[in-house]
Amino acid sequence: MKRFRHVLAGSLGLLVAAGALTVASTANAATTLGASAAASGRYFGTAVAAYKLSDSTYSGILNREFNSVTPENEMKWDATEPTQGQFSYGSADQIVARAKSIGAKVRGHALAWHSQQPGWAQNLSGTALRSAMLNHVTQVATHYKGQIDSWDVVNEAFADGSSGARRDSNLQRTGNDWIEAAFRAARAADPAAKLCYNDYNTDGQNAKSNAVFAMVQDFKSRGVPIDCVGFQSHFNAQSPLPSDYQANLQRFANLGVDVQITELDIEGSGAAQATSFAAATRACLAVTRCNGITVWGIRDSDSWRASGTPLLFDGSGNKKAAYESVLAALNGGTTTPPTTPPTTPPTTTPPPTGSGCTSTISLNQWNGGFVATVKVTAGATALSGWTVNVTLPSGAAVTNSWNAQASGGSFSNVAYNGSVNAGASTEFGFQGTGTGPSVSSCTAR
Ligand code: 9MR
Repeated sequence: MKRFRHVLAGSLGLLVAAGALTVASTANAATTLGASAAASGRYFGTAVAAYKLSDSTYSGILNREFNSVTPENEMKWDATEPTQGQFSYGSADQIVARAKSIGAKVRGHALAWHSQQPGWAQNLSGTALRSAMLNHVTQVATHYKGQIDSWDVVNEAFADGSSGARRDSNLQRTGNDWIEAAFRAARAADPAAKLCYNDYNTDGQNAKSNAVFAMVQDFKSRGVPIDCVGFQSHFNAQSPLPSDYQANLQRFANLGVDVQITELDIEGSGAAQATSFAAATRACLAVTRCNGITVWGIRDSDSWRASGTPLLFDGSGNKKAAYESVLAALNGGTTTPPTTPPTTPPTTTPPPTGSGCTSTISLNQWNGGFVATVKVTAGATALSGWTVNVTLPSGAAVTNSWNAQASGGSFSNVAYNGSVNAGASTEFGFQGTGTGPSVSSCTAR
């Protein structure tokens, strides 16, 4: 039953992906994170705090951009069972209700974790703690039965560093089998939810991720119910996006589980931050079993580490360069990403009278980088191909492009957009570092 559900979801994903290709060739790019991710059968989510749902800027962005939500703290043990045996779901239910109203999935976070335990659980040990934990998993997963896309069943159970050992905790001291016991209880309570193991510092190949890998391999070989692995992906200068991120996601996927980027945030600003966000996004897109990406908050000011400005929207809710680069990456480099108004006026367009073509550039410039959208317009004669040359200011470089073949500052049509009727237009774009170009020339072929 479960297997069938996954196969079906896989073929739907293919159908959606085929649809997206058609859309891309007509240059109708999706213009929100969720819709763009959905074009390849994925989700784009965010952590949500229930008390912020009444903030109109926050809610506006949430409702517009995201098609998955993770309660940031509201489903944790201390929030849902503050007194043993008495469950409190108010704040988490509010988030689930919002998710439903905007058609978003819910990632449940987290059923069993050494941290954020209620005081009464911190004071338990042995079989009393084991049964309290299993009861907690059963009750919470039953309360949300049928409403959760993926559960972080167990969170952060491995030690940092080179030991490859389990993290010491009261739960670990109940016996090494506490993790599989939690997964079995979750499966029994909500058979439709995907069950994930979630951790940090496991984003590249290292001793910790190797230990998680061995556990997943063991679970698969013994039939312990596990469907996915979450990679939190909290990055900064000390812990940057690893160069083997995609390879690491892929090796887990090859074990027969889905992979998800569950708490993405990248400290920094401007082009460097935008580049890392785009690379993380592309890594997920390149792994068939990567279901989606969740960023750990909406605006920089919503982040658990706000001073590192690690998110896609600034404190006022404006889209950052990182937002634009993620959207462009989600649109597969084949569609037009900019959604903010150009910050410089387009260069003037000579009327398309004679044969040949004209080109105009719209620039979205930020400190250190830019996205350029170029419109190519045919003259009185239809085009069968075109090349646009731009003059890059010194220090500027093109880092990626879409709807065109790029070579330095020279861009030529790709197979599907070389033919342009007389007087008609097509668009391509590129992203770069430094100051974007404002001068271009078009040659017809
Ligand atoms: O973002 C969460 C913050 O509001 C809480 O105070 C904190 C308490 O532990 O947890 C933060 O979320 C964590 C997540 O639940 C698990 N992975 C690390 C996240 C960032 O600390």
